[in-house]
Amino acid sequence: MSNDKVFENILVRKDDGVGIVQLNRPKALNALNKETMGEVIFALEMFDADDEVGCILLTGNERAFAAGADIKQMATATPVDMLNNPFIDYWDRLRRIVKPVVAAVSGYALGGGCELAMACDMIIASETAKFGQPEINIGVIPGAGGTQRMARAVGKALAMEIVLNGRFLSADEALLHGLVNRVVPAELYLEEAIKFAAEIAARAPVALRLGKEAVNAAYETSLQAGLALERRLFYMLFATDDQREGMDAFINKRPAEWKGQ
Ligand code: DAK
Repeated sequence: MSNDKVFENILVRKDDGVGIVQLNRPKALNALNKETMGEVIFALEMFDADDEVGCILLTGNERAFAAGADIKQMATATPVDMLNNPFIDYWDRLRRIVKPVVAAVSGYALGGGCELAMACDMIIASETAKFGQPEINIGVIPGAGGTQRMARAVGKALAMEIVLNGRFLSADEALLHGLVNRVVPAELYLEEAIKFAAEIAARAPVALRLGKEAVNAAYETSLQAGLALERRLFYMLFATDDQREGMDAFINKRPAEWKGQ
């Protein structure tokens, strides 16, 4: 996959082992039209395959992470248009990214924007962040996981209010209800999120990948099946050089040097 691709709706860069994907349609509050989503997925997959990247960060700008799918592009769609739209495939591919993905959210994360943040593994929120699923105001409901992920994150009662009455959650409410990992000062949100992602990026790559797989399985399986999966993944790590390295480094009181092998 080429790293020379020219993007029109996003900016990409690497910093300290973190692959950064920044939505860049500020005039439309980063509304996710299909071109933008296509570029986001391309960039995520590009960083997923890049050995220099240990963790991926997805962000927007100060005013908006993303204000949703592009309503202007969706307004006249038929069900068949929606079915044939590559947009759906993009959301499925997002779930197949194996490296940890952190969302850094400032301002609006609404509709598809909130769903995009929730599809990431962790969320760092600026004090200004506002999370919501206001699709009810335009006569529809969330279509990219909002009803499911919001209910799992904040519980049924609040999820119902968010989906049925378009209620927004402030950053502090999102923290209180477990939707985000931490709330940071507005002027530092990106810096703090990069620091957070860089710490993760510096960890043993195969263990990161399997740890993400195991936690995600908690949402898909019974406890018994999840515990069995966890045990198999745990055993598998004893076939890696990084397990030997990590334990030897601990015993010899030196920093570990991960190989991702
Ligand atoms: N789409 C298109 N343009 C948008 C937009 C959006 N979602 N949100 C904002 N914009 C545009 C506005 O039209 C305006 O453009 P101009 O009029 O200047 O050309 C510009 O961004 C600035 O917005 P405002 O003038 O409205 O700014 P305000 O500060 O007054 O208001 C706001 C900010 C965020 C409260 C407001 O813009 C707003 O309510 N936006 C819409 C939020 C919304 O309803 N979002 C949900 C959309 S539905 C699926 C995948 C995804 C989805 C569904 C299915 N599948 C895979 C099946 C997702 C659906 C959705 O997200």
